[in-house]
Amino acid sequence: MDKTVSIIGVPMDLGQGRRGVDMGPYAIRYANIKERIERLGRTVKDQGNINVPTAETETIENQKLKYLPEVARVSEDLAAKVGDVVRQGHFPIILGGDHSISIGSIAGVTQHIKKLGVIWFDAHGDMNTEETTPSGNIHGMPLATCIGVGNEQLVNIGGFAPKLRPQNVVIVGARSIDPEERELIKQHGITCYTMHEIDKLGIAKVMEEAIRIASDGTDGIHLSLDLDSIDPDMCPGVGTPVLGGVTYREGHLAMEMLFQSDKVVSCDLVEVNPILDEHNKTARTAVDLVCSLLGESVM
Ligand code: B3U
Ligand code: MN
Ligand code: MN
Repeated sequence: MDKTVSIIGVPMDLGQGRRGVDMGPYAIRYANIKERIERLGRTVKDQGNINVPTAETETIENQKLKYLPEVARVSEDLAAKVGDVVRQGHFPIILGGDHSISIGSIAGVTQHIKKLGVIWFDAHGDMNTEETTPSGNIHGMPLATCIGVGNEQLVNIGGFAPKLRPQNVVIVGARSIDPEERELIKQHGITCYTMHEIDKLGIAKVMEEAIRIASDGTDGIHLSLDLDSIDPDMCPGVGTPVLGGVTYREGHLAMEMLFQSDKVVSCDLVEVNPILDEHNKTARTAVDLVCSLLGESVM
């Protein structure tokens, strides 16, 4: 993995209800993401931020899909930017922002890598649709969107659908899934390793299986890392912390195994909320994890 790393910030908070997650890209930059990755011998280019409207200037028109036009517009812009850097042969790291940004990031990667597997690290399923959502928050819907389920406009970001085949999608770290999401996950044949499986099988076995499933017949793996997958002791600065998450050591082993697989082509770091954080701990953990993903601690 010696590709140039491109950092793209998306200060998006319209996909959920708490303020502050728009500052995620700045918090992660403040935790020295660029310098830390450069120390691994990689060239890093910070591409700046995608423009995101401020909640105060917008109005919610649809309570089941809050800020749909705004999220759709940002997703199109992000997809174009990510497509651009992937075309240049770079490895994109997209800094959120809430998890709705993965609609655009995955639309961008799949412009060039048609057969993409995804490992979705998350306490949640992110498999809601406008019919099943309990909140109307689009950050609870991006994974459904990427497999072509849900709102037409979101599903067709980038001009094509679906982006992913469910048989190459793996959720890891889940422990807060809505009843109807559970049904959708089963119905579409997505593999889901909850904390129960991680406790029972161990993270090494889970990651071995996850990498096998996400790379089976694909040309690369996208890692979508929601920091709420990690236990709140290391990642307290997230909008919806859930007890009993992936530990620091499990998280690092997972990232190291992904590095060793040599399959990962792109990654999102999402849901870092510095207002809810303790001295930028969550952003610092995100940077530590991405450095492991890029080979920091493997000899
Ligand atoms: N599943 C719930 C809650 C939620 C999803 N993602 C986060 N929270 N971070 C929903 O609103 O869709
Ligand atoms: Mn998420
Ligand atoms: Mn989550």
